[in-house]
Amino acid sequence: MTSGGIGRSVSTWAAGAAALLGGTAAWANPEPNQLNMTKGVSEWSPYAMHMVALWVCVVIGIVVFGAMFIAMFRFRKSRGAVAEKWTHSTKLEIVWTVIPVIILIFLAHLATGGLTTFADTTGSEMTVKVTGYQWKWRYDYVDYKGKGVNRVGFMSKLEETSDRTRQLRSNLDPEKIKVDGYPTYLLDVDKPLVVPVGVKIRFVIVGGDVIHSWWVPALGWKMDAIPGIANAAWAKIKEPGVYRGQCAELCGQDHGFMPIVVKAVPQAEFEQWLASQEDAANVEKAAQTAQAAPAPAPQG
Ligand SMILES: [Cu+2]
Repeated sequence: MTSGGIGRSVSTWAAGAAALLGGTAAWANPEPNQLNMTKGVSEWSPYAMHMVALWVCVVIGIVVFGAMFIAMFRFRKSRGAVAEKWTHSTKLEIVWTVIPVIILIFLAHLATGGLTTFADTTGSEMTVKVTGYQWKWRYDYVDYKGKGVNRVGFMSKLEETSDRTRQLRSNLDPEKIKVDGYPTYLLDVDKPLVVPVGVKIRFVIVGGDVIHSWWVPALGWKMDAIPGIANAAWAKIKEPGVYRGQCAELCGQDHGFMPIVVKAVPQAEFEQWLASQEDAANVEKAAQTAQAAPAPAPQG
């Protein structure tokens, strides 16, 4: 069975489980006091696997602690309980060895299927190179639908209001920083990474100085950005929206101040945006060439 199949077969069950855990909201961005993992907005998500593992653990916990408390209270000395004298039961040994082995094989099967799908970036229609720096991110658009992208790349760093507010004795109120009612203190950037929905995007992730980690919970994964190693991951975002994340690897003094914002837009809108970025890059390049060219020799 493919992990997609597993995802589908357990997703109905997981949805019910999620309802039990408190709310069926399709969480995209982390919410205050959120306990559970976000469901994610990408085609691949570890959420279903996570819910299965969680409920396996809950059931085992109830059975083990239940048996322990029944033994402690019902069979206590003050009630006249007398200890059994036997010391070994081969039948019992077999039962409590085989059952955990079956559970572990089942969980390993789910996890392996999920991870192989996650690691498979083939069939991507777009590549974005992500570089982590102390303390900002750089995004370079490499290709889109089989065509190389011409010089589109930029730095993305903490937006100004958060940056001013975070300074010592700024006397500014972090709670006032919001975008569409969502608190964005230390969670907003000057230039977001713009991507299309419905397109399998390969992210090639590297570190420009030290180890960082690119993490957007709504995409369902985080990936280390290591100098000298190109890690890859993919996402195929299902719904347009703004998805926020943070650096997830302690990378120095301002580790907490290098958020990530992914803005997913419909494909047509993305293509327009990409074309305008390419045009701007071309104009800039032409201006630079004109400046660098030697002055024309005087005529006659
Ligand atoms: Cu970092």
